[in-house]
Amino acid sequence: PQSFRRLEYRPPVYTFDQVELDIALDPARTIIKSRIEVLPGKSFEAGAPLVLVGHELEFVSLRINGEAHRHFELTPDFLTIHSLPKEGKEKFIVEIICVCVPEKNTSLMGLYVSNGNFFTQCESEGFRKITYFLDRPDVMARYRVTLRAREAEYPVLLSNGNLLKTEKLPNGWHSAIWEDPFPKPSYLFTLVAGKLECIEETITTSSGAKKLLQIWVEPHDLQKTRHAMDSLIASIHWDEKRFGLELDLERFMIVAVGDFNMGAMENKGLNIFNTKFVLAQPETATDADFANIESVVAHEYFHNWTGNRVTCQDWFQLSLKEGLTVFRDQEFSADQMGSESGRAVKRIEDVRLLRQLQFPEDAGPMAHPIRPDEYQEISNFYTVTVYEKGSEVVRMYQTLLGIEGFRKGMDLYFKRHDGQAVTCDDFLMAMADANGKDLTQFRNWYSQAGTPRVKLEEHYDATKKQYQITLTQSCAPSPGQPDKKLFHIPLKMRLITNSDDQVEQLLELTQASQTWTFDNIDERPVLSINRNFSAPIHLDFEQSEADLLTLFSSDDDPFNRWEAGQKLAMQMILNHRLPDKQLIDAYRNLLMDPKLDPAFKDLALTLPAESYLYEQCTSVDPQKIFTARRAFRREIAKQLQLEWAALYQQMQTPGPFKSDAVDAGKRALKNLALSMLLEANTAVWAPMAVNQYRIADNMTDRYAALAGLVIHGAREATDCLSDFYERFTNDALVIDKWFGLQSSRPPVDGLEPTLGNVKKLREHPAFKMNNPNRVRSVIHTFCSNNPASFHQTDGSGYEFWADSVLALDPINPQVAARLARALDRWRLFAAPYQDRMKSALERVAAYQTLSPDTREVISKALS
Ligand code: DPP
Ligand code: ZN
Repeated sequence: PQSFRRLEYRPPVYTFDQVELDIALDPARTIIKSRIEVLPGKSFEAGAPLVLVGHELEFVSLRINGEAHRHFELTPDFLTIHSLPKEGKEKFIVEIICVCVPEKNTSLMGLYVSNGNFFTQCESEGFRKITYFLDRPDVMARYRVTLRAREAEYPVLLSNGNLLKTEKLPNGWHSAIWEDPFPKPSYLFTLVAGKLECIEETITTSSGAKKLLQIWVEPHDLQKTRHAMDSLIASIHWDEKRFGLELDLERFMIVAVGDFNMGAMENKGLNIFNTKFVLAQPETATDADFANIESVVAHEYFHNWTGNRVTCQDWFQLSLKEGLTVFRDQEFSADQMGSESGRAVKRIEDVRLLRQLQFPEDAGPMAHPIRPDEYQEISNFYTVTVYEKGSEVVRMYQTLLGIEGFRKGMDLYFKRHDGQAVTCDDFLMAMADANGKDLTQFRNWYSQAGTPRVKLEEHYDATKKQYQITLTQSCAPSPGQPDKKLFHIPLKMRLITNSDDQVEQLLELTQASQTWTFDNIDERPVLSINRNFSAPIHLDFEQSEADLLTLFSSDDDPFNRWEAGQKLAMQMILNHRLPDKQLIDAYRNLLMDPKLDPAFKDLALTLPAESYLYEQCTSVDPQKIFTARRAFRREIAKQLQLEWAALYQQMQTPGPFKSDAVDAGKRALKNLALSMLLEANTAVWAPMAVNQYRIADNMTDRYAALAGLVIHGAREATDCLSDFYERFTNDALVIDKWFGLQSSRPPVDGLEPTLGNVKKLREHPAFKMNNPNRVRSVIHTFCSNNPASFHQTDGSGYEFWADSVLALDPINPQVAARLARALDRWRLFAAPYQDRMKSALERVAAYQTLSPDTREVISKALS
């Protein structure tokens, strides 16, 4: 298979100025006419051919400067044009006609049909499935797009930018002309056509300009768009205030689509969203859904500057826009929480996700730096590393430079690079230059994979009243990177003392080993370090249980307070211990503390995920970890049964439903209490859960009650599941929850293993292999989010995985390749799991016709 390498980047030989597209939409045969003004590019040499890429297209004709042109070669992926006028030295016009078949396109890349409407997805390399083009992000052109379609079936015609004109055409057709004033790379092109309706708002931005905002959905979903619109308006105002960035278009549109590979896409002025990240009403969406919608709307909107105005030179630089934009959406969401403790809750959630998903990736066969050096298929690199670790790297600039220093860096970045396609180095230099800070060593975060380890040793000398810590960094080898250079690691720390006289400091660990000495420390302090998770590292620090309990009950950094509790629980679970009296008392005090945020309590009493526990082991027995973790949880549930019952009452939110962070936090804690009560004694508490299920006026409470019944194997679960399906039959996103919940049920004594039910769900009439949301809710959930059911000694879960990857791959390679990642960490597992996983991987690898996407994942796993 072909590999692409970062260091082989060459600027384009030709570049494009004005692009005109005329697209006659027909599901069976869409005709695309392009007219492109071509100019010499940075790597131009006289006489060089113009090499365009195209994929799965039917070529019809080529003209140059208005004349038919015969000097070209056509291969499955390239249109190579020779004998250009004046050897290509001056501007010339290329006109191409080609055809594609949207209704047959199940990959959901390029132009496709979803529920009778047309949509496109072009990032990263989908535009080549629409027409022959220089489909690379460093070619930025102005687009003018004419869309034609039958008016009765496709009354709405949308593309990027501003609407110039609409027209009735003969035979029931109509057309619309759109013009995007901003030059853009082809991956930001989009079009939409179909039966859609919108809600709209007009707002005034900081310069006093009026802007039109629209959210387009299928008519029956109109009443579910308010939250997305509010989120969009909040995002626009936040970006003005925090970064001085204003919306640059007269009109900004969001369109929802039910078949979509990703969460959403930031096409210029016309964002396309998975319905999951647009549609919400309290009756159908949970608090988590509301929060996700807010953050995805913000993320895509923020891309308008970080991604679109300044874009990536090449796809190796993906984290330039994604890491930065995730950081921006995380900061936005934290601010939306409305309080300091809310900000901390958001930070804890983000770190939990990073450690559950990104740490395993960074230790596995697909480990790559946030700016990879090599890929076979770029769509495999839209990873938690590029996104979430990328965001942590951006956060470290802010930690090192301060909020104002970071803002200066951002300002300089836009001043230097607005309208350009640039690299991660350009971003780093803007940060460095704006602050006069040497960030040379900081670069290693971009070039090296793997989670660094920092070993910490402390020493207190009572006679000298001196406290010392020594930090030693290391990083295990990653694929292609046996030896690592030293990282520049910012660690926020504070000494917790009885006199409370120590302030927070920032340590910059840049050498292999460094020692810091603190004088005039009257008694042995308790160290709070890597506060707010200032660096994305593993910390090896054998802190005593007594110190961890002190931090868990009183650290003023809420992240580290939470972290101390996680560490205590993790150590005990891995040693097959149950929580001791001291820890139970600490849990009790925390739960009953009236000053603490309920959302924080919920997180503090939620145990580390199994996937994070695996990463602490050298040989994983998933059944043992599941059993130990579950026993630990049951003990907390039983020992604190009175407290859980009291909290269940105290956390009720009477009155009309509010989706704000305060009420959402109360619901989270109330529903944890319900789950704990079911854990303690399912039979006794199930009727209360059934009651909550029945009377709930919102999806958070209804779903939590149902999930509690299902997960704890309550008898009542079956009836409630049927009721849930009946109630929401017509709401695809809610039916996804119904599928997903059943696929996520862990093993329960006396019940059939979940796999049997998952196989039945796959045969259910509402299951659709070509709808990514449905596939994810059934198959990915089982293979990636239900470890104790998936990892069985007989390998049955792995066989199911292999069958599913092979069935999915011909339909949708991107979704299949994502599923293929579920066995990434196979080498970490004990016998017999490891061998059975390997056989399943080999069975998939033996399949000759695998897509390049899935092939890359499987072959890297086995290499
Ligand atoms: N749609 C993806 C995102 O916004 C890729 N750009 O992150
Ligand atoms: Zn993004």
